[in-house]
Amino acid sequence: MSANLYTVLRAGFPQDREAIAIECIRAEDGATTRRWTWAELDALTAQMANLLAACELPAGARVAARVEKSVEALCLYLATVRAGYVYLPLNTAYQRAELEYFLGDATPSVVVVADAARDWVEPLAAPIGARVLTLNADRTGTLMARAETQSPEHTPATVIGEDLAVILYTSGTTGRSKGAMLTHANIAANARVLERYWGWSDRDVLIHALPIFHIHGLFVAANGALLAGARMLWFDRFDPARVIERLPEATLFMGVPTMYTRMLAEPSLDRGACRTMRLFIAGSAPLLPETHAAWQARTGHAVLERYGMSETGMLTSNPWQADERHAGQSERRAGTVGFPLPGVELRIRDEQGRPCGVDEVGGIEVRGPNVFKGYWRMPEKTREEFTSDGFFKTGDVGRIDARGYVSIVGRARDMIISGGYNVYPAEVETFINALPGVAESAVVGVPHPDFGEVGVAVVVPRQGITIDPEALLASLKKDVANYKVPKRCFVIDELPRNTMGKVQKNVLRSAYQQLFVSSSTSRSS
Ligand code: MLC
Ligand code: AMP
Repeated sequence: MSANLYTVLRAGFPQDREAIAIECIRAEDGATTRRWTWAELDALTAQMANLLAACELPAGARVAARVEKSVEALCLYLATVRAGYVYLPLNTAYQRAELEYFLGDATPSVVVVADAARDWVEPLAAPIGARVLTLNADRTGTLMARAETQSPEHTPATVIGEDLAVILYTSGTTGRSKGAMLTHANIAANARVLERYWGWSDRDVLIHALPIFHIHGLFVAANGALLAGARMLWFDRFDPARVIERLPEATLFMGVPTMYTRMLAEPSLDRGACRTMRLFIAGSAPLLPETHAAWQARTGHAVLERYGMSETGMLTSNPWQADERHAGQSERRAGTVGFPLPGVELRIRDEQGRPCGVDEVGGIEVRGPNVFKGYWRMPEKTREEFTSDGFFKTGDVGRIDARGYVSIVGRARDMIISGGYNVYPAEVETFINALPGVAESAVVGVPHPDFGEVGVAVVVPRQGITIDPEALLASLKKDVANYKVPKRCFVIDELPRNTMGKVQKNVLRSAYQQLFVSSSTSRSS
């Protein structure tokens, strides 16, 4: 069988290509705006792949996309891998400075943006010789206009499994984002494992309400449904009440913990609404045991929590049904991320590299066919992050209990997970420090009832300067993605430092620990 990821996914499409593959739902009013058959999906993907082929891009060319969620955007991803090029999804929240970095680093040959962004993206694309195509949320733009003139037939490009399919940028602890290089084989291997472990079938109907510029929405959810030939109820954005309205037509839902807490706040969420549901899956951030318990009490369903990352795809999962590898255990245990997935080797080692015993806490290291090829144009960084025997150091800290369940207890990196998005304080501090009047700053994560965790900025002004915290946050919003902007800013005279001169972030963290939550709901993650 061909190694092209698109061929692998298409092999899972149902025989009846006139069946509905995707029903698009507008979150604003819950209306169905369009239905796509499997044949239409395949045809548009072919047209876009033919368009890319007609552009005569160099081998391994990158196609970057910073576009709103749409089925057309999903087709652009599929078309890029079908044509043998490398897809580079970018969050629409990214602003100029972020985009300038990604385009300069990845040097894509094609950049797809909405017409509204064209004016400021073209000057960033010109120096790297990238052509700019447009795709708007309403299907208009040069990409669709040109694709529609192409043939709806296309033979997927011949690739080997080791060829790159996607680059996913993950923020860096030192401010420089790293592009995780994922191959056709990496992505296909993970999709196949999840298909079996979660019991996907063409009878499934997935509510897809996640963004598609990250691994959760693009691979775990969308690839999963495509490979299984399962229908998707495709929300243009997440809205808790609208999603609950559609649960009685669905069997599967995937979301970040914020989505679960927001749905729990809706009185319409009850057992009746979940009567057709087979499985609720959560990930990207820790699901609080209280949320797990509240969900089970209200709906009768134990949420299945899993763990993964851009570099590796999914690594562990609570069981969907009895796991024979683990004495037939089937319990979905709150506060854990379950067992290593079949084919994933996962070990925990202490700082000296010694294996940890049961319940001992250490760094999580992984190896398997799903683990990425390395960081784009960063061979040194890649070498640092792998052990000599080929395990990737995830940067997550965890333990494994006597029953084999893995728990994440912390992170070796200074990182905040806010509503499922990763925010690196070092990156945000760099932007704050560049603002006029700022001498230095520190960003720390504190618990938040909606987003799980959010950033708080502590800023020291230059001598004789007065800083207005609100104005500072407003100007920061022009530079960085909105979810990275700290929710509060405090101006102080001096940052607390230890005798080595290092900023004591733990002191700041405890000072602001209860800014958004009462002590009873506060947690440390
Ligand atoms: C939105 N806002 C956030 C935020 N999302 N602030 C902090 N953290 C977040 N995650 C802020 C915006 O800045 C804005 O502020 C205001 O909320 C409204 O913005 P919005 O876009 O309308 O928000 P909303 O639609 O409510 O989005 C919330 C959300 C979204 C939870 C639906 O954040 C989301 O889709 N999260 C999922 C992220 C995801 O897919 N992660 C997977 C990564 S892959 P203002 O001030 O401008 O009004 C991964 C690996 C793995 O981690 O294991 O899966
Ligand atoms: P990303 O780099 O955006 O892919 O984010 C990956 C990170 O999200 C992981 O390294 C973990 O720190 C975190 N993560 C993902 N799933 C979970 C989970 N279920 N519980 C805790 N952290 C998680």
